[in-house]
Amino acid sequence: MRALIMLVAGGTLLAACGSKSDDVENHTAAAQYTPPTVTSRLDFGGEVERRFHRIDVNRDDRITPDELPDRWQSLVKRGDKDGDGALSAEEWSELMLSWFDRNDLNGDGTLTSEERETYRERRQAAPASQPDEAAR
Ligand SMILES: [Ca+2]
Ligand SMILES: [Ca+2]
Repeated sequence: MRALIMLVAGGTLLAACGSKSDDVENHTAAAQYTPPTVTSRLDFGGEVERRFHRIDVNRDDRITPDELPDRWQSLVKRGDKDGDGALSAEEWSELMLSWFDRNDLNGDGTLTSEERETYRERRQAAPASQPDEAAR
């Protein structure tokens, strides 16, 4: 089962990478990570790490704004804790896992597509109360 989830997650990630079309439903960068199934926090963390290295095109272990698509630019500002203008692997993971935890509404360490949907609806209902808007 776990292998299957990994497989699905990997496939979704590949699909997300292959397609440049703007998915208007996915407002956050991290939304691209999650398959329409159940994702464990552990699996998600693994994906986050792989994604970091994929985005870090020049392999300097930092994600700089020029390595991100335009609509993800605000991620750098939001996650750059040490203010060096880039995201370290640590800063990136923190950012992505905090997104995961916000979506994991019942806090059981797994994320269902239902929780993601609920989270998205809540954000759209009260955008002002959500300072974590990422890539609008
Ligand atoms: Ca880089
Ligand atoms: Ca930084």
